[in-house]
Amino acid sequence: MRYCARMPRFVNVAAAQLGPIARTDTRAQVVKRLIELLQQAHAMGCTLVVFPELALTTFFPRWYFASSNELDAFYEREMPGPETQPLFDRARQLGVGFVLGYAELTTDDDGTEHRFNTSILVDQQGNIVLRYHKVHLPGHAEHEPWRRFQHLEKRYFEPGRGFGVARAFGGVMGLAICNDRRWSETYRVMGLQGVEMIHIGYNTPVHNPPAPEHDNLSMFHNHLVMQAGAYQNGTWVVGVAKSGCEEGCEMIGGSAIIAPSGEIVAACTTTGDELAIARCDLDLCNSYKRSVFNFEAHRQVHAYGRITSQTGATPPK
Ligand code: CDT
Repeated sequence: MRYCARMPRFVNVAAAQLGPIARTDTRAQVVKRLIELLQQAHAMGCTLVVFPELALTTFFPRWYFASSNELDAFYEREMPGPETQPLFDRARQLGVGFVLGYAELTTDDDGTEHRFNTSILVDQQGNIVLRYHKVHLPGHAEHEPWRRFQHLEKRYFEPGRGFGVARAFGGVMGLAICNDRRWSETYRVMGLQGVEMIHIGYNTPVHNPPAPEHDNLSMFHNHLVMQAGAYQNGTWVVGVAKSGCEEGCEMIGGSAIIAPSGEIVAACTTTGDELAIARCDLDLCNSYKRSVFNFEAHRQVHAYGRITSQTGATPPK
């Protein structure tokens, strides 16, 4: 009998949590911090470094900007651009890939502008292999001065159109951003494409003005949704925060690397710049995908019609 050894599919991943970014911090200052974390991760054997949502600036949707000049300064028109090129260059030199969240501004040939809350996956050769536009934009579209701080993502971004995945780092990689992690649809749409590792950057204030009664559950909810999403789809999840007190707004940390079992295998303990590192075996996904969450064998799509035909809940009369 011939024995066929399989090549292990390990990905050494770093969740590169960021502490606060001040409104006055320049891109150059922030990129320096990102490169520092990237180098530390490389020194510890990582080949993939995951940065948070909107990792190049402060979380600007917390302010209402009447002037678009002020607002436009937070968006990137090219990636890499002159200020982010050093990150791409250093990562390529080290042979390290990364995930980066940023605000993206594009212009169509007819002059129409589009603004997205974007995340990209960059391979070890410096190529962008997956680009994702945030689908679930939380908050509100109009100025609401009663709030302690604004959450104007619905004003400053348009929603993305779907969840794609890419073959990279020896497996099937997916991207989502912050509020997406609270929605089971996010994980399942990628689960249906065989995703094996989902990267999710976030900026989550401890205080949620419309529901302050949830404030002391914010870390519990953070881990609850990512652990459930990982287990129910047999995938790794890497959740990475921008955290700490940013411009007077307290944001949760809790960056974590979660196995397909739903267990947290590495986590940050501070609310500053910090790495959480894990050697992730992509083949740990297999037993979940082949047994309890064997979609082909067990899903019952005839019963799921409402998921795509209906948005709000309609309780019985
Ligand atoms: N950035 C982002 O999406 N933040 C939202 C805040 C919503 S308050 C519960 C989040 O889901 O974390």
